[in-house]
Amino acid sequence: MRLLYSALSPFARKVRIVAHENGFTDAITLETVAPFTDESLRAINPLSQVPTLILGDGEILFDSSVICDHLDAEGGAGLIPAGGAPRRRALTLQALADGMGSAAIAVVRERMRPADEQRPELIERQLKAIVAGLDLLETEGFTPDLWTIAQIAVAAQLAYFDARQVIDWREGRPNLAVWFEAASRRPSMVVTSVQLA
Ligand SMILES: N[C@@H](CCC(=O)N[C@@H](CS)C(=O)NCC(=O)O)C(=O)O
Repeated sequence: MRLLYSALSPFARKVRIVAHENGFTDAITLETVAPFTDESLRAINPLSQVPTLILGDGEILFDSSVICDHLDAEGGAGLIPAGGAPRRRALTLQALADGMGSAAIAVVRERMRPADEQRPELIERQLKAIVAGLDLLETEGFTPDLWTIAQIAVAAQLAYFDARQVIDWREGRPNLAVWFEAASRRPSMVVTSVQLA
């Protein structure tokens, strides 16, 4: 399998964690792509987004939730609860984390624009979604022993917030901060972390 990714993408990080947890690290070749500038990606993914997974027979999978679903089904790690309320909650929290990630990327890209061209109202709206999401996660009761697609998606996004200095998310959220500290020591988190120069 070939995973088209970018090193800092939180969505690609989520996929790489799930791949590692399912024992697929050696079965996946990582290929760096710049999704905003490399139009060759669009030929296989019309959205031109990473992560995009190319299976051995050439089948193309995107987006990250679909790729994670496939890897977990094939690998059997059981990161996506099988049914009922646990499954609904895990998938809802994954959607929340992914949405917060999309908001964060919008903030980062807006902040890259010249100061006088930035749209404060756009940044403010995206940050509102991130803050509200963080407040929900603070009361979600995550514990170090629970590691499903929900916690993986959240950990990937929190690491991205740190890497891109999106928001001081630890302020006023001691539960989330303590949980993330422990989650960051998991082998799948360590192996997939990127050190910025
Ligand atoms: N919903 C998608 C989001 C992926 C995404 O936004 N990836 C970003 C990089 S972190 C990207 O490729 N953006 C390029 C673009 O949207 O044009 C997923 O979960 O895979």
